[in-house]
Order: sequence, then C-alpha cells, then structure tokens
Amino acid sequence: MYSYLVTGAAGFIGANYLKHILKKHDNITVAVLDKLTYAGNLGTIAGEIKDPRVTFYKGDIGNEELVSHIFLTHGITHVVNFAAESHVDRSIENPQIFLETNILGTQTLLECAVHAWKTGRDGQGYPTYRTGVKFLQVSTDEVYGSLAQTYPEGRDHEEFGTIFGADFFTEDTPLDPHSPYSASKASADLLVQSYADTFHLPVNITRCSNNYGPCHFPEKLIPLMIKNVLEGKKLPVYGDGRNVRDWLYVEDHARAIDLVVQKGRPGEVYNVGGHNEAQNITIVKLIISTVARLMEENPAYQQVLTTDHAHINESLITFVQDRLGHDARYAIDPAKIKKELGWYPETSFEVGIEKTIRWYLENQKWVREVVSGDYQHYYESMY
Ligand code: NAD
Ligand code: TDX
Repeated sequence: MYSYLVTGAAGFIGANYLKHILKKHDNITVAVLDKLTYAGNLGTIAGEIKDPRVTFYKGDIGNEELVSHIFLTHGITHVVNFAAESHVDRSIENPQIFLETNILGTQTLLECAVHAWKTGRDGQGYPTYRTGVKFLQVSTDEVYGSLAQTYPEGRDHEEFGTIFGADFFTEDTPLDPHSPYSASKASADLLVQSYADTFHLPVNITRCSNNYGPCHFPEKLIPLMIKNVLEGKKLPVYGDGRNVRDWLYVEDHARAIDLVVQKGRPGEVYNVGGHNEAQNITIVKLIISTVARLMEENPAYQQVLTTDHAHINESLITFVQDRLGHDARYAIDPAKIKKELGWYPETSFEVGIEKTIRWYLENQKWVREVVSGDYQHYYESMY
C-alpha cells in the first residue's frame, strides 16, 4: 500500500486528479489537505471524501504542526502538491498571499518531507529516505514567461491547431516569470529543486499549460465566459483578445501527473501540454457558438438561461482594459513526457470544450454554490 498526501484537492485540478487516482489505483490511501479558500469546495469531492481510503484535513500547507502530524499519522509515501493561489489577476491586486501559500507553504511541505522520511544518512552525509517516497510539485508553464507571436499581423487564425510562433517552452527554457503569481510558482520550483540538490529528496516538477474542464472556478477565462453567456452578461476580453494560450483538458493533465508520480525519473521536470494553441478571442467565439448550438439541439437546456437564447451572440463580447504585464503567448513542447512516459493528450479541444459546456449546463447548482459565501460558511461550520 502507498500513502498519498494530496494538497489542494478541493480545487479544480486537484479534484480531477483525486477522482482519477481513486478509480485507477486500489493500493493507495489518500490524506487530502486543503484550506478551503474561495477556490476550494468540498462539494466538488463530496463522493471522494466518503471513500474509506480518504481522510480529509481542512488546513494550511504552511501549518508545520498539522503537516507533520499528517506525515506521521499516515506514513505518507507520496506528496502531490496542488495547493496554491492560482489566479493571475488576484496576484496583481494582492501578491502577499501568493508568496505565503505558493512559496512558504511549499517550503513547509518540503521540510516536513525531509524530516518525516529520513531513515539515516549515507556515507557522504546526505539523508537516506524510506523506499517509495516521492514529492511532486504541480507547476505551470507560466514560470517560463512569454513567447513571441510571429503569426502574421492581420491574419488571425480561427482554426484550432494553428501554431502562433516558432518557439515552444521546453524543460530547458530559462525561468522568466512576469506576474506575482508566476514568480511565486517559479520560486517554489527552485525551492523544490534545492531540496533535491541539498537533501537528495526524490522530487519531480510538472509544468502544464492552461487547463479547462469540469469544476473550474468561474473566474478563469473559460468558465467565466460560459457563466456570463448563460446569464446574458458582457464577455470581458482583455486587450485585443489576441493573446495565445495552449489548452489541455484537465483529465489529460491528471493522467500525466499520475504517470510522473509512478514512473518519473527522480529530479526531473516534465512539461505537459497538447499543442492546442488558440487566441483568447477564438475561444470566446467558440463558447458562444457552442452554447447557441446546444440550446437549439436540446431546448431543455434553455431552462438554465437567465436570458433569452436569441441574445446568445457575439454582441456580448466587450474588449476591456488589458491585464498588466499580460503574457503574449504560451506554448508547451511535451516531447519529453511523450518519449519517456508515453503520455499523450486524449481529448481534442472540440470534444473537450463541448463536454465542459455540457457539464456547466448540467451542474448549475455547483456554480451557484461555489460563488456563494453561504456555501463556504456551511462547510466552515462542518470542519
Ligand atoms: P484552484 O485555485 O482551483 O485550487 C487551489 C486549491 O488549493 C483550492 O482547493 C484551495 O482551497 C487550496 N489552497 C489554497 N491555498 C491553500 C493553502 N495555503 N493550504 C492548503 N490548501 C490551499 O487551482 P487549480 O487551477 O486547480 O491549480 C492547481 C495547481 O495547478 C496550482 O498549483 C496551479 O499553480 C497549477 N496549475 C494550474 C493550471 C491551470 O490552468 N489552472 C495550469 C498549470 C498549473
Ligand atoms: O475575463 C477574462 N478575460 C480575458 O481576456 C479573463 C479571466 C482572462 N482573460 C485572458 C487572460 C489570459 O490571456 O484569457 C487568458 C486566460 O486567462 P486565465 O484563465 O486567467 O488564465 P492564465 O492567466 O493564462 O493562467 C492560467 O493558466 C496557467 C491559470 O489561471 C494558472 O493557474 C495556470 O498556472
């Protein structure tokens, strides 16, 4: 049996990963540690925390006493650290909490890992660890900074699969973060690497492109646009809408992390992405047309709308002031994880975005709950 500590599993990607590993592996127990910030919702993993293999702890990854207690109580063999403040716009407004959680919180997990797993020292004085130990840091492509867009001006492409520049982020691309969020994630990555170099802690870092899919908090581009379309609200597109992101369906990311945990070479970084670049404006237009089509195909969906379905059209798009320091283009080269671990994305964007929109249409209760303070207070009173 292996004993996992999964942090941040009440959030978007952590929840999808938790669901994946519980289905896939019957030789694990999982301690979940989540602070239940505005972005973390126990309802998202309500079924999973009833599983006898799962123990839920409400708390901060920066709480050394609590983290040590979890390591000792469960004999943790694997840590998968999703817990983070994750929204770039919030990091521009209030960077402090990003440094506390993303940097200091990660350092607390690393420190507890070094102490809890140490079995002795080798001939050179480095700690030796119990077999099976692994620390996986879930990082992001944003630590690499921004790539140039060389697609010819005035020839914006509306098709998916368009490549908007000659360069891609590889694992050797130097770190060059631009936002307080990405600077905090890059700092955490360097700390993780330092614990590998200094203490020989067996670590991996994954750096993934933009995720989308079910249970995504409706402040990020895709879930916000879906929510606003259904409510007939304006769709705020930053700047000229031509910034490029590389999108990956969240279940493909969950599979990639699982593979790295199982088979990743200690000390290695793995980039995760699906060569699915698109300009933001293309994504927004696709969401509008897909919602309109689904409404026509299945009139029952129209009950979800708080607007007349005739109002679902591109006139909702509003260009607003650009994000400060807005990165122009992200694009991942996933060659290493494909070659070493045999990972590849299974979900095309066209399929993934329709699945995602259907999920939001069918889970409006979840959306109402996650944006309601009452829901948070309810769970606060339970844990
Ligand atoms: P999210 O904001 O949806 O969820 C974060 C979770 O962490 C929440 O459940 C929250 O309650 C919890 N949390 C926050 N602070 C905590 C603390 N101090 N202690 C314990 N728990 C805490 O984030 P997400 O989109 O699921 O991202 C998960 C991870 O993946 C993050 O580390 C993020 O940097 C990384 N990542 C995200 C994307 C993306 O597109 N969303 C892409 C690449 C990497
Ligand atoms: O209302 C919006 N309008 C808009 O034009 C929002 C919320 C975003 N945008 C633009 C900004 C970006 O170019 O859409 C793009 C995507 O924005 P976000 O969804 O905020 O994602 P991004 O800033 O790219 O960061 C995401 O991917 C990497 C996650 O939030 C990070 O946690 C992850 O590390």
